[in-house]
Amino acid sequence: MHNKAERLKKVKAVKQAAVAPEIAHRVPPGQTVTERFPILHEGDVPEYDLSTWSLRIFGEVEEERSFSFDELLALPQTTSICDIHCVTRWSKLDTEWVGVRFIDLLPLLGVKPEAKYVMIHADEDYDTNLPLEDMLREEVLLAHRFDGEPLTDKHGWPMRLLVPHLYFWKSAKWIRGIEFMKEDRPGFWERNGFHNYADPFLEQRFTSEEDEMPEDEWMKKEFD
Ligand SMILES: Nc1nc2c(c(=O)[nH]1)N[C@H]1C(S)=C(S)[C@@H](COP(=O)(O)O)O[C@H]1N2
Ligand SMILES: [Mo]
Repeated sequence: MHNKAERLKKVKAVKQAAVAPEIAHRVPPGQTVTERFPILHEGDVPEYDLSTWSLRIFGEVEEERSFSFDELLALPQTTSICDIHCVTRWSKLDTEWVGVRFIDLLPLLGVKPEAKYVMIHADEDYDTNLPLEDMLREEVLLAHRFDGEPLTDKHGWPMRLLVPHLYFWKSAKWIRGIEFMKEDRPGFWERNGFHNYADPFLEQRFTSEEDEMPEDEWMKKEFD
């Protein structure tokens, strides 16, 4: 068992700063708004040669296939402006991303009707599971730009997932594959004490009920 969930549960929350009333409804319970952009991941930042990078589509599909970076760039590109919420208690409002909407990619994939869940596979050895239904939301992107620039290495270049309505660990960086599944299966954090679905407005942080996340956890991380 990975000890991150255990450690975070044990630490007491510190007192939270007040949120301006105009934005209060956008800030989930127990979150602090930051202008900064914390960098969080397990393992090293991967390096890629874009000419060999690919995104593999497999599982419950008529035919397995891969997309090159250029093939994804040739699809319609969409901008998503959204709020993001990390389980370590930071939220960042009005973030701007550009990429391919999952709903625009889906018709090209030949997904079988039995597929109800996806597993997003990412480097290094990271994965995270989501209901297929959640991927169909308008704002869900395979994103390659943030705030008017290409993604930085540390934020997931060349391609990351953006699923802003769930805690940010579901928004896998350095994605390499999308697996369509009949049955749900837990990903990396979901196997290690974190909630399977992860709705920030319901504070679905941990698998068990007694969730305590220190309010200053994110401040100890790297930022840009
Ligand atoms: N490939 C990969 N993606 C990942 C992670 C990871 O360890 N590996 N960490 C997740 C977690 S826990 C968070 S909070 C966000 C952080 O994204 P950021 O560093 O761009 O803020 O990435 C998510 N995506
Ligand atoms: Mo996270």
